[in-house]
Parts: sequence; C-alpha cells; structure tokens
Amino acid sequence: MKTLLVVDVQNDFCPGGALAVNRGDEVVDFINARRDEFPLVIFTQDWHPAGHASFASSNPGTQVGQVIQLGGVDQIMWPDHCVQGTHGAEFHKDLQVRAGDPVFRKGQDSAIDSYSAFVDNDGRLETGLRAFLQDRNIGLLEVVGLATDYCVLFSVLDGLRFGFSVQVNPGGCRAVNLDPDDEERAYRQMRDAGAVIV
Ligand code: VGL
Ligand code: ZN
Repeated sequence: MKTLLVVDVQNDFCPGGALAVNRGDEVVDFINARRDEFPLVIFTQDWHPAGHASFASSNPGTQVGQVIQLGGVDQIMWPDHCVQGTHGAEFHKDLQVRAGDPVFRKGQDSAIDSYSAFVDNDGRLETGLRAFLQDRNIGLLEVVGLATDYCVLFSVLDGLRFGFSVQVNPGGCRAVNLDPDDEERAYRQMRDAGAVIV
C-alpha cells in the first residue's frame, strides 16, 4: 500500500508567506487532484515555538541566510516562520486535509531545527512517523510538498535510511533555491540515496 506524505504545505511557504517558496502554492491543486489515489494521506507541519533557534531574530547579530552552529550542526538562519498557532503555520486554505488524516508536527524543540518529517536535525528526537508507518506495515511512500531542497529532501533521505521505499513526485514539490542549483542538487541527492523520482 502506497502512502502519500505531504510535507509542510503551509501559508508561510507559499507566496506572501514569511519564507515563501517560488510558486509554492502550485502544489496544492496537484496534491488535491492525486490524493484519492492513496488509501492513506499523511501531512506534516513545520511547527515552531516563538523565538525558535532557527530564526535569525533569535540569534542577535545574524542575518537571514547566514549559517551558524547550533547543537553541533550547521543551521541556516531563517526568517520567523510557521510559529505555532499563527496564520503562517496553517495549511494552505485550499489544501484538502480531511478529518482522520494523520498530521505530524516537527521543529517543536525551540533549540534545534527539524527539516525531516522523521527526526530532528541532530538525529535524536523522532516525530513518531517512523513507528506510525511501521505499525501499519507501510513500506512505500510517495513524498510531495515544500520545500524540495529542505524538508522534502531530508524527509526522503531519512525515509530511505529507515528502510522505506520512497518515491518523490516533482509535480507536487517546489524548492526554496537559496542557490539556484539547490533544487537540482536535491533531486540528485535523493536519487543517489535510492529514491525514485516519478
Ligand atoms: C523548511 C526551512 C525552514 C521546509 C522548514 O519546510 O522546507 N525550510 N523550515
Ligand atoms: Zn522551519
């Protein structure tokens, strides 16, 4: 049984949002149109407490886009985004999230970022997604969402690392592209790690 994993299709990653992904809103119709092909659709939300350590505003003297060390790992400084309970953290209003669809929230530890839907960036705390999938004998994921070069990328790499078969559907993904080559590099990394780009 193939499960659709929809990563971070939230207002702040869409045009007009705090960390807007170019044409990020285009994934909404694509995902809505495909969701009925899947018996199970799982959503994630980037879900930061105010003052989260990944925000430039929480690290005086830093600028958005700068890389600092946080808990022993590289951390890009982001604008404040997806703060718990704010409009920016809500799903895009047209995204079909139905009653009963599981939602996993990540990035809730104020001290460490979490790009992956599975585990924090320092590899310690899991979101529960791995156990959820294993308990239901789900071995195959199709991943879509925002952004290709961060949360989609790391979710895919962790999914593979945890033994799942992972497909990525570019029609349902858009990239931040801090560097214009980031999207292409992300697809290459995912393919090299064993993902199938459909
Ligand atoms: C993301 C940057 C910071 C993402 C989340 O969802 O791709 N990117 N936080
Ligand atoms: Zn974030």
